[in-house]
Amino acid sequence: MRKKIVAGNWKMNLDYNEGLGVFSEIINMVKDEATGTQEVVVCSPFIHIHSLVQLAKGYQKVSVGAQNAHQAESGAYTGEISARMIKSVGATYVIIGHSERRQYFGESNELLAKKTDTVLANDLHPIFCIGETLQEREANEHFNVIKTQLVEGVFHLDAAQFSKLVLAYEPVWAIGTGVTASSAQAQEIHEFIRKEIAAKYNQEVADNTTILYGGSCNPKNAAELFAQPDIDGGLIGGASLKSRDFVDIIKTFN
Ligand code: 3PY
Repeated sequence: MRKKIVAGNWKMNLDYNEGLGVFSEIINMVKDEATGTQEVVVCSPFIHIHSLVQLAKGYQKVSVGAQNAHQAESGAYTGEISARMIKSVGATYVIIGHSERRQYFGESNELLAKKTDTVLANDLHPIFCIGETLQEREANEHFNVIKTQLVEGVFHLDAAQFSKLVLAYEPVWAIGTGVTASSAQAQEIHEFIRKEIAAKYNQEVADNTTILYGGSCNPKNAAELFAQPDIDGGLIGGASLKSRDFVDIIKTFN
């Protein structure tokens, strides 16, 4: 059956020493505890990844990820980081298509499809983000938007490649706003996503796909969100910067 994952997205926060400190605290708090979360992932800035991977050695449950990767394998792209580089320092996940990348860096579904291919070709797991804006929800376009993001972003993959992917539903109106989708709103979309996966591939692939909820998820609302049948964990922004809050979310699966 599908994996339950709690993943932190640190975004552009925490300098190197702060990051190592928060990560060490997280490891110390989760290492000896049997929680229902099968995998804890921290997606840090690139600078931190190598050291976090070293700290995580020996803790099977804890993995490290990046927040972006370039679509090309290598080349003259000043300032960019490739999937191969990310792989070479021991990360296992890469967030692709976070709404902040779509919004501030103009990343289209077409570009994100290429990034997904490159990440998979380097034996990394994409955490592929989808979600509608407030205007799209108010115009009752949210199901269409989500479907288009799936079709154009990841449905070109064959079933074997698709099974390496984690999806994250992040309504844009709930990101960094303190507003969370209600558990019913989130479940409705997660169920829709799973049905679309079943229609494209088959029921087994759909049942095995981990779909995370993201968007102002915190220790207070995580339990209700994670109790929904199609929500398999969270992609956590602000609350992942504080080890206590992040671990409280991880323990929600108990
Ligand atoms: C948030 O919780 O705000 C996020 O963007 C998580 O990725």
